[in-house]
Amino acid sequence: PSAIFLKDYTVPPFLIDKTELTFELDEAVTIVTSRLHMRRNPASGKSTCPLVLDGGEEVKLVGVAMDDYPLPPEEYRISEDKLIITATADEFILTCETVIEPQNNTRLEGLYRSSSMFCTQCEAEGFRHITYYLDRPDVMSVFTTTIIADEARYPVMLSNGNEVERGKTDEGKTVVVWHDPFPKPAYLFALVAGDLAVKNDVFTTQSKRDIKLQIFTESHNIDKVDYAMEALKRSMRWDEQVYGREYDLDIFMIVAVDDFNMGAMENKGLNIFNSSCLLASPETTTDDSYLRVEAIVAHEYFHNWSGNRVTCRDWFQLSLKEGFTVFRDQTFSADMHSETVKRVEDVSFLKTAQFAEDAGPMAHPVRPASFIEIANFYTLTVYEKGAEIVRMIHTLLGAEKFRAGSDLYFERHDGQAVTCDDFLAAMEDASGVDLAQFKRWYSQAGTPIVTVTDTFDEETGTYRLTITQDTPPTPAQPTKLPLHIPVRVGLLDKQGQALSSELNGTTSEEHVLQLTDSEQVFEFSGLSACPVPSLLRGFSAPVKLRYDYSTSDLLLLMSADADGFNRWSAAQQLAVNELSGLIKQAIDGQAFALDSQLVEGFKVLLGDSSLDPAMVALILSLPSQAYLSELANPIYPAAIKEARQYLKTQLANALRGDFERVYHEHNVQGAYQATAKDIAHRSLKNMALSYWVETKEAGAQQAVFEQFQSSNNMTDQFSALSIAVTSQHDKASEMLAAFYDQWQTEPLVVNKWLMLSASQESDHALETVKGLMAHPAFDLKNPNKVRSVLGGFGQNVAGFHKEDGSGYHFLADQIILLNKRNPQIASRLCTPLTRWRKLQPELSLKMKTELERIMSEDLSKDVYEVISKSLA
Ligand code: B3K
Ligand code: ZN
Repeated sequence: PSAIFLKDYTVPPFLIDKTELTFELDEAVTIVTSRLHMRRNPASGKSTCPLVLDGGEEVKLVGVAMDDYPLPPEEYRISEDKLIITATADEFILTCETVIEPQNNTRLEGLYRSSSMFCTQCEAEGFRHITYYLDRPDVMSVFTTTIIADEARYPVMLSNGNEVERGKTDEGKTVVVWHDPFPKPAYLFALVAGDLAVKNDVFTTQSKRDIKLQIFTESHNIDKVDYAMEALKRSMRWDEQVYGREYDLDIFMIVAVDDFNMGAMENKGLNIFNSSCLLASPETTTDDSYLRVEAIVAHEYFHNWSGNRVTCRDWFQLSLKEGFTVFRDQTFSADMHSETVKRVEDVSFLKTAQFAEDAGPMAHPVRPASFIEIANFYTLTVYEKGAEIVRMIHTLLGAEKFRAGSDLYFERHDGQAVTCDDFLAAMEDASGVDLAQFKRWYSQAGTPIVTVTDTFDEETGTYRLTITQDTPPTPAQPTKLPLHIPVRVGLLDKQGQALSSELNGTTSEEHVLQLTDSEQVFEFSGLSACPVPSLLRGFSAPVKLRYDYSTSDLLLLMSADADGFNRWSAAQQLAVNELSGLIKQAIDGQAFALDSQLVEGFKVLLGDSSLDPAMVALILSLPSQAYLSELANPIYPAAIKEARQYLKTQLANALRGDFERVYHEHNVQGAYQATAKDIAHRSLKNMALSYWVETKEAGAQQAVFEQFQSSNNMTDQFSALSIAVTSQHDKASEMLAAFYDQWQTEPLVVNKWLMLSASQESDHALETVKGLMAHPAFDLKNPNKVRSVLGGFGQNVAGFHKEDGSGYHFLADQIILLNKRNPQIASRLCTPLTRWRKLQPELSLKMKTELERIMSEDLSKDVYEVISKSLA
């Protein structure tokens, strides 16, 4: 397999003004007929080149015709998935008849079957698995889709746009025609057919148009879509109010499917969702999943403008739509709930997972310069770091100018396929802010390290910050240039009061420093004593901040900073400092010695009832195994686990009374509601329980068991179960078995059970996982189940990182097994193995051996790219 490069981009030599598709759906074979209204692209300057259409190896060509004349065999050929037609007129209609077998499509790209329905996934390059086409996002076409199927089995037949015709064939099959007036690339095409239940609603837009809203599921799930429907209406309203974006078609549909490689897909007017990201009910869905449903419904809806009306010129520009849309959904969720809590969660995720990606062999710029398989670039870098870039633009421009930039972007590029540079140009033109240097964020990979030192001049009352920036080398980018980094800063006195200071003629309690050089000095005047700096408030840039805070400074920031995010950040740093010492002691085989200041800090926190319980819970949640691994080099997984466990137990024993009290104080009564307030209480209650149980007191053990048995909602029940499993509760196994019995008919709950069971730490964890994969609840064809079991196992330190390498060997076996069946899923499973260079020496070698073993197989492009880059 070879790479393709952004620098080689050329405009398409042909355009397709209209696309007419006919699907004759059937269990045995599906016949797809396309009529493509094509013409040579005047902008390409190529007036004689052949027409090259993209296809897939499973697409069988039955016939091809030009302006209704069948082409003789010498005028076309098929070469490596491409259909090449040698001579064409400047304008013509190309007709292709192809045959596919959706029921045998295990890749879940293109047209495939999930349960008893037909559905599609075409982004990024799935459409070519349906029929021959110019499968690239800068070819935009008006689609008309005819679906022919047996109405008894497929009463619901959907595609993009509006239903315009319905009738019967001579054989009695039903014919439905859909027309989408908005030109779109093939990746936004969708088709669904099945025996589905529907929930209807209406949304009245700001210009008073009534939009028909429909959510379709298999009939047994239709009682679980109310929350998604409400979330959809909130999203539609929010996009009008915050971005001035109104919905354009008269109908908006969402369909839930069980077998789906990703979370969801923003097909024009017909979103398709992984059922795990759409269905919700109090008894079966946790708070986290409720919030996820809301965020993803919003995300896909927001794509209607940021992605569909204005799309990407090529796949290197993926972050144009994804970074912007993630930023939009993050802000939406913050507005619906708590801004600070949302920011902490997002940053925590970024610093754990995206920073790890940036430090590994797959590191790439937000706008990659090359790829072998685009499916591998739906990454945390493109999505989450891409969103941070948009957030920084928002910080640099301010809310008003940012909105003006967004308005200009949509107005200027409506109906076009454009680039990240076009987005920046609109932001610059509307605001007058120069983003020339800022642009490097799109092309330079790696996480910048920002180091801060300070001095105070008593005589002049001047406080100086010296700030340096440095981005470490990443694959293909050995040296880096300085970036334009916004650093939000506030200053506090030693009592925690906010201090006003003057910087460059502006007096304020907060400043945004514009970092543009590799080293810069900032002078704050008007101070009477040396302040404590609150740096990078709100995580104003995706960087690693280094400043030598004393423990007392961190305690002060944690209890008094005006920026809620930095209060959490200070607490996190305190815990990281504590844990770093403990991890080192564990590696060196020394006895653990704990500093008591964290205990004191937590005690104050637990006693302060004025705080948002959600924030208290976040502060109490110790840095995760994954985050500590990201910080470590080399990584000693068992030492990290041991140190975390020791700290948790020590805190539990020192503050046992506080945890027990807080547990009882935050017990939410009454019917379940997924509101910020109730979610906050539940999160603190369950966090307190997770500590209290570490004391091994009978009362705590009993509380866990009772909560498991008597909760009226999945959040509390599943928290109790997880706590039982992680704390090795006497009844953990009994509870796991009871949980399965209770929920075996609810696949989404069973997936949670699979995940938790696979993560249960023990010496025989691998046998447990093998047992799960042989369990009737498991299904290798279903990505959610594969992710649950293998994802759970990946977090199982004792099992996955077992010294003999058996955990790595097992994961490699599964990757090899899925490599051809479902390349996208197989490739994602490789992620833990890409970290091999950072692991402690003995484990590192064992992991490398498995990578080499995978490399010796006949690999899909997806897996080949990740494994070969990991070994390079
Ligand atoms: N745009 C889709 C991603 C589809 C990826 C397929 N490999 C989901 C989203 O970001 O909204
Ligand atoms: Zn998206």
